[in-house]
Amino acid sequence: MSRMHLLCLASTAIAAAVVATPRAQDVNRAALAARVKAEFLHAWTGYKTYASGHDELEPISKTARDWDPGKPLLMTPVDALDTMILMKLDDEADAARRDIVEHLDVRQDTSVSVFEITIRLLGSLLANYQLTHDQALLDKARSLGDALLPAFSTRTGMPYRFINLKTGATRDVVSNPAEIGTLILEFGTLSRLTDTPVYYDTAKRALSALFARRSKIGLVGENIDVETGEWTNPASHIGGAIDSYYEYLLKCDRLFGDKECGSMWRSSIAALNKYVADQSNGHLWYGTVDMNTGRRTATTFGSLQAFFPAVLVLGGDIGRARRLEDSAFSMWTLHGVEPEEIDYRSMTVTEAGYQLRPEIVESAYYLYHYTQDPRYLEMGQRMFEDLVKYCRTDVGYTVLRNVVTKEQGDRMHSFLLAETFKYFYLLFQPDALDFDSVVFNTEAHPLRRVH
Ligand code: DMJ
Repeated sequence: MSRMHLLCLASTAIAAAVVATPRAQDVNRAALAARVKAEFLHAWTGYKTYASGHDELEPISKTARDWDPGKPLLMTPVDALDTMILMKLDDEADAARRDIVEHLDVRQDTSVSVFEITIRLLGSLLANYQLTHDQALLDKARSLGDALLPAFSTRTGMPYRFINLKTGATRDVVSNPAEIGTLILEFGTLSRLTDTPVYYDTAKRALSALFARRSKIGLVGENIDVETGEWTNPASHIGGAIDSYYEYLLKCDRLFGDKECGSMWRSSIAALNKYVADQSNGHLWYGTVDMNTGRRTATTFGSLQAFFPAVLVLGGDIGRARRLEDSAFSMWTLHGVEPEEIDYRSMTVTEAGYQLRPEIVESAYYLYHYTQDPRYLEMGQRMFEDLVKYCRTDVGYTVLRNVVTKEQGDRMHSFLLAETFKYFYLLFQPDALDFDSVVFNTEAHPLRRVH
């Protein structure tokens, strides 16, 4: 063996040791899927024991949390139900479904975020109706859809951010593309299943109104007044407050065959790749620019932006999807768990928390589906081991306040059970669901394409 060859082998071994990412032959998919299921059950049992009837578990103090104190909307069971069904946890799923049907009050006197309630509750009720055919879930979805509709009564057709489910009172006139543009999959599915066009038409009008206000170079900003239609913040990126708007443009075409959405997606992705995409140290990133000039204003990227490789590969751009997932994974391995945000020029942490987010796992799942490259299984195993190592508690899973020190916080978000565990499970056990027959909403609730 030549000296050069030995050196190469040595440096490969060092790199592998530093990153400690398992090799493809070491990934036992069936065993990993079983572990993911067991960990999901651990988190669910903690919720049932300490927070049953409430929105979320606080797993350090072992207490319950409601988004609006005393007015629970059962966020965790509703978000977790289809994951239980996919994992074939039949007894738990039956009990959770009965609990939701009996106790979820979607008309109570509480002011809710139109976006959060749509992606978590409406998305789940519809997906679970399609999985179980329980008419009570569709009835609740319809009642919720009706309660949300008055939010769209604005001069532009774009909805207020908050609405009271009982009184219909709206608030927060300044919204953002994610909260305006991430409604069409759920409202459209409700229209389909009830044969009532108003839901689809209302959400589509809002989406089109937003798209029509893009800048001359084809970008949207971070905040917009839904009455005047004026932008109040021109920062353009693919992170929080904008992210899933782009996801839904593409998925609206995929789920409903809506060619206008497809065309809005194509013009948007061209602008994103021209102005927002960035290169640093040989890696692909998407940073922040001014929506009107395209001038770069920040070089930050974070755990929320890691949804984008999934959208890129779904849109057919495998090359950029692979490169961006590599970048996101380099953000994960920087400190053993991804932080909320880094500066990708200096590779330093700018927001140190980890909220149990699913996006990077979701992208690994999509990339594995499309490429069958074992690299994504290896990434998945590494991320799952890290999640267990740093975020597991005796009664569930919790957020990290700081990925550098690994200091834990006290919150188990419902999307851990809706998304993070589901995408890990599907990555290791892809035959649990026929990928091409569904479109996942942004909270990982699978909506059926066949109708
Ligand atoms: C989830 O509620 C959804 O994935 C949303 O699109 C973004 N934020 C969380 C997960 O990080």
